[in-house]
Amino acid sequence: SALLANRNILIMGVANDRSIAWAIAQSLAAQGARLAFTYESERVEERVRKLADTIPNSLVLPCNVTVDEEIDTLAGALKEHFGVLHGFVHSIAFARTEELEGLFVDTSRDGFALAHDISAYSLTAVSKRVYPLMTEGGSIMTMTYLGAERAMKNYNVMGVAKAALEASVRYLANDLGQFNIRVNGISAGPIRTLAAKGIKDFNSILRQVEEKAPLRRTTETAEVGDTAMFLMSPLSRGITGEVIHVDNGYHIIG
Ligand code: 0WD
Repeated sequence: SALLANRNILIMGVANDRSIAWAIAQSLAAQGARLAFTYESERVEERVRKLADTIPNSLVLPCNVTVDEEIDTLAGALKEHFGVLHGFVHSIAFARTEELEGLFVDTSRDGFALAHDISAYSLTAVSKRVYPLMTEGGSIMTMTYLGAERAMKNYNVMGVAKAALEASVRYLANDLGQFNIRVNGISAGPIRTLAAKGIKDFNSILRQVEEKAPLRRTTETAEVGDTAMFLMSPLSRGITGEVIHVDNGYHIIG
């Protein structure tokens, strides 16, 4: 039977059909989850609605994570529509393109703050408002990258923001464990999405993974989707505060 039947899950970060969040949605829907999608602004609303329309019983709500009032409104709408929430998938990041090339040492104060606000603090800002809806226990997960652990070319301020995000996973896991809420991350290998367009020399990064990853191939969004499904399901009930690498083993090589 379906692993996520009668589970209500919030998914933030679908921008288009190549988004990692969209592959996650497919894997969760296949196990019977009821999904709520959010969109950042009217610029992407239609695209998100069109995609969400292909998943029965799904909900579409606005939320720009840089605005507290919008997160309050989101939490209110989720309470009204779902009553109880079981999962929250965070798949959001942003940094200015000029901060994703050249030297990290040149990062500006406001570029640093913006990248951390959207890419790291948003996990806590949303969790703070939705964990009270997880009255039957829950699972929260976010998306991270190897650039949190290693200094990688061009990833720069995003790597520092991902390090803050991964530390946030541990602190949130420690806080929310008492409510039977688990918090984890997936560290995905590089995937060609809209967000990846901002990273300079992305092609050469993909080529390196194909040559050097133990499994000799690049990561597919469906591989991330299936791990996300595992993290949202009771199969992962003993796992919290963890970052799972879904990268065909690339992180183990020197
Ligand atoms: O190689 C990759 N693509 C990897 C991505 C490897 C490892 C991790 N990740 C992470 C990203 O850093 C991000 O956290 O996965 C997550 C999802 O990224 P994605 O699927 O690669 O990229 P994309 O399809 O662009 O989705 C990110 C979305 C935004 O899209 P755009 O391109 O419109 O910025 O994050 C959302 C938005 O939908 N987003 C926001 N949502 C609400 N409020 C905001 C905001 N202020 N800013 C961005």
